[in-house]
Amino acid sequence: MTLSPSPQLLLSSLLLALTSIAIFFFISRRKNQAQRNVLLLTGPSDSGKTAIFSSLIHGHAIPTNTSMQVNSSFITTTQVVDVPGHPRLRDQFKEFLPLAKAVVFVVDANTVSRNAAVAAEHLHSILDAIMAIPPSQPLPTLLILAHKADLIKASSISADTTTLAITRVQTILERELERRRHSGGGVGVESLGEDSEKSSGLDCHGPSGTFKFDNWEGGDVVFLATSVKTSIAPLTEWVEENM
Ligand SMILES: Nc1nc2c(ncn2[C@@H]2O[C@H](COP(=O)(O)OP(=O)(O)OP(=O)(O)O)[C@@H](O)[C@H]2O)c(=O)[nH]1
Ligand SMILES: *[C@@H]1O[C@H](CO)[C@@H](O)[C@H](O)[C@H]1NC(C)=O
Ligand SMILES: *[C@@H]1O[C@H](CO)[C@@H](O)[C@H](O)[C@H]1NC(C)=O
Ligand SMILES: [Mg+2]
Repeated sequence: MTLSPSPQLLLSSLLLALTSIAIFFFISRRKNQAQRNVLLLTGPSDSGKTAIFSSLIHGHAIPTNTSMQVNSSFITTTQVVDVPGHPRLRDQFKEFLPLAKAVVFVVDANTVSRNAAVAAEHLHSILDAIMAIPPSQPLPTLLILAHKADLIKASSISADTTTLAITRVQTILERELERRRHSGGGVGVESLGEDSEKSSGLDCHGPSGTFKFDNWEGGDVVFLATSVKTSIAPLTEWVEENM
């Protein structure tokens, strides 16, 4: 004996499914607008994201290997999300961007000159994604961490390691992003078709004409120097004051 469903049953199932979908989107939309409580950790592989993640969650860094999946946990109401730097996985940051209060881009301040091209390519895709956020939504703050500051050797008596780490990371990234701006990048192609105007993600205002984070049009950029060996206080203080 076969039970063939009646048209009424099919119709009511369909209605139920559609209602569920509508409710789901309603709730997730509200969530996007109401609580942007995500601190999104991004950046190249080996820069120290998972070390920072466990320092924030457990109060100390635990031994890590390169991450192969996104991990997330809460400090009070802030959800910290650790996105692997692996090229095949790093784009998963986009899933969390609508909920992000801050996008943290972690850079190893000691190896940044060697890894400048990779770091800038990665950062460029994040700048593109932030610039693509609809104007109706608030922009996340971009926190660029000059990380592993404990390994920086202050060569001159006047400079402290914090300033040195930040200056180094900022200068190198700005130079490399400026280079990408001129070469036309390879990033941002996915935005074609939406409208024909391709957003570079690197748009700046101001007279200089070169890429400067201070003049970037995608929102606030804050530089902090951190280390899990000495102190991540600059980051935790920012979170306490802003989230
Ligand atoms: N000296 C020093 N080493 C650090 C610091 N933070 C992280 N490290 C080391 O850097 C290495 C990489 O750290 P991870 O946190 O695993 O790097 P990651 O950014 O999560 O890398 P992926 O998961 O591959 O994206 C580890 O050996 C850490 O012990 C720091 O502040 N100072
Ligand atoms: C990292 O990988 C090595 C070699 O595969 C392994 O011996 C070690 O236990 C791993 N460490 C962690 C923390 O997963
Ligand atoms: C994810 O984070 C939690 C909290 O720090 C930790 O206990 C767990 O081992 C992590 N999982 C993975 C797969 O790294
Ligand atoms: Mg990791």
